[in-house]
Amino acid sequence: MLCKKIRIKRLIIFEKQVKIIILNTVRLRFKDILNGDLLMNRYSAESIQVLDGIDHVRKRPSMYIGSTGPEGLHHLVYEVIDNAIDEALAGYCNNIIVKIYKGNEIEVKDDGRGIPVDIHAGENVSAIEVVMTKLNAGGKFDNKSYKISGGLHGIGVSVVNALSEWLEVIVYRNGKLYSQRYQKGVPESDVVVGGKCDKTGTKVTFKPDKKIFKNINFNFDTLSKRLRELAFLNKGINIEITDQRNKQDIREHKFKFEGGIVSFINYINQTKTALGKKPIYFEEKKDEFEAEIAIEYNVGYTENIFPFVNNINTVEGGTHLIGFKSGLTRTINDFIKRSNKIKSKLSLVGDDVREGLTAVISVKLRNPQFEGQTKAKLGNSEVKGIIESMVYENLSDYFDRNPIIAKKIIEKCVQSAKAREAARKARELTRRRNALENDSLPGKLADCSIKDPDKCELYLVEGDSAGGSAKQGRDRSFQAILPLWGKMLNVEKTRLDKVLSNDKLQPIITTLGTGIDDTFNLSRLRYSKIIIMADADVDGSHIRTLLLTFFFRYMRELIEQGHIYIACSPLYKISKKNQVRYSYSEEEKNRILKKIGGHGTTIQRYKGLGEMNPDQLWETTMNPEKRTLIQITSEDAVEADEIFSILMGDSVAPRREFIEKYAQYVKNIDV
Ligand code: 28G
Repeated sequence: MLCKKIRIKRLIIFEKQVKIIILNTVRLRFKDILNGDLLMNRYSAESIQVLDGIDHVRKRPSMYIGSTGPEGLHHLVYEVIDNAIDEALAGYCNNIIVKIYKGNEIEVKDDGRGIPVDIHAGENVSAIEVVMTKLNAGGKFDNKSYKISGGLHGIGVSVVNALSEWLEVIVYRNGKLYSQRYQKGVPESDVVVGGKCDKTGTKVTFKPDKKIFKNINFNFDTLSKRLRELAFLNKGINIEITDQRNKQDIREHKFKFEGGIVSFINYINQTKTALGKKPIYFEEKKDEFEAEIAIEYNVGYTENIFPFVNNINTVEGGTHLIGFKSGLTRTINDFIKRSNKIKSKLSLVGDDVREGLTAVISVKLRNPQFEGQTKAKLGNSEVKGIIESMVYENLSDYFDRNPIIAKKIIEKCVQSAKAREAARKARELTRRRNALENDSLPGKLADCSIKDPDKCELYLVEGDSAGGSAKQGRDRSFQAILPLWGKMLNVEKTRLDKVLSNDKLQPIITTLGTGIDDTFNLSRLRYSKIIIMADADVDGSHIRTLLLTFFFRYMRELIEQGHIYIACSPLYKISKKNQVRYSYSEEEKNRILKKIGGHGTTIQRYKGLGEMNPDQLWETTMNPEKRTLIQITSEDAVEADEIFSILMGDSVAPRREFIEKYAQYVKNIDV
């Protein structure tokens, strides 16, 4: 009787297994079945679900980790670390140590309680195996429900396991050591109980599967940056990362911030001149909900708000951000009304109270609803009101207790309202002027004949003679030239009204056609490539940086959508007999000389674009078939802002430091 029953079960399982074997996922299990492991009831309905799950993860990895490119690859590490962070948030773990080994094997170790090892009721396997193999989606052993850290994909470590060539977990618990190894997510055996130990914790080591990822090379800086962010967002946790792949060049970073997001603000604002002595901070904890806010105003004009939910940077904003913004506006307008010292006829709007504001908002809640295009927007409606009143109460209280700094902040906000009024008038003036002239495009623009933006390019050329050569050398059907003249403005130190009336920037704004700042509209862009062409020297570099800063601050979408490019012009012309070659770097020059020999060769060094005749400029820098363009992108707002602030901001020391540190890199960009 018993035998018969099992046979039927086996048949069903056999089908499932065959399917998996065809996909080359689990050879091992097939053998196990033949070995009669089935009789020991290792394969319950649950474990078939597990295998089906793994199967699906490996077939459609992007559904779980977003992509199989570098982002998805690094996501594996974040997922494992998130579990350790959760253990820290539960109050049991202080240290998280990450190591990158040769072959891009990653080890993450924490000193928490260790994953429970007891046999999971109803599953007949150790809790370790459940955590490491069972998918999150639905079901009664929903690994997700206890998770705080993470969320964008919130996939769980079983997905990491399924996408790894192998993974090993070691748990230190009950004075013993428990371990289990997996191949492509499938256990090699049951949990093995090993020798004695006196600590507790969890260690996970894995190697991403080359069959899944195009490239399994981890970027130390990418990982380190995320770990630093996590250390800011979770105060007091010690997080370390070591890169041991190259024995000659072992890199190590350690992060621990007792100040949490206050330290984060200090870090972001390190190059800026703050209005107060230290950031304003407040927090609120209620049952399963926690919110922390840190803010600081600086003398600049840019708004920098970083909202996080469960340690995820919610770049699309959401209810926490909306609550913060309305709370801030209400607090400041209210304070002005209550105050008898500050008088303002203008009612302040949101933009006024956020000029020069740096803020970090970090909320942690149990059931975050992530919405939006990239699932990076908080949807939970209850959060808006909570944050709004939290800001109102705490900030009003802060202003009352710190009247001097309060006055400074409020005066800055009133000042910005006045500037907004001035900008509005300036814009009106521009609009009226444009309406009066038939041809509102700048006179110096040599436009192209094709009108389809997708096919058109705009060269922004510094220098009159280079501008002339570019106009003659171009393909006028699709290449437009705008020579730049006038004094360039450092937008990092100015407000919108000045930007709008600046004689160097204004022609650019009208030529592009998109409008600027809050009236920016990408669909009106007249050229799909905007190419900055300036000399390969210090002045050229300055112009490039100033233009990029301008685009970043006022037309950020252009950068985000990859419309901005830098043209690379050659440094040397190398001629021998009738042959002419161009080299774009010192290195290339040496290589060419080695190849063709130095005999009878003339080398001309270009000091600027102006030295090239139109044909040469076309040949080397503008001909789409031969030229090199550097596309400017900005993936990380914190980092991009940091770089622009350092390069353009108030403090000199960090700028020098940065340039020295990245001299190599900066040189490469400039060549
Ligand atoms: C080193 C790399 C990543 C982890 C723990 C600790 C516990 C745990 C992890 O429990 C199962 C499901 C919900 C409770 C919890 C230990 C409670 C008591 C834990 C990690 C059991 C998961 N003792 N540390 N999981 N929960 N570290 N580090 O993954 O009901 S995962």
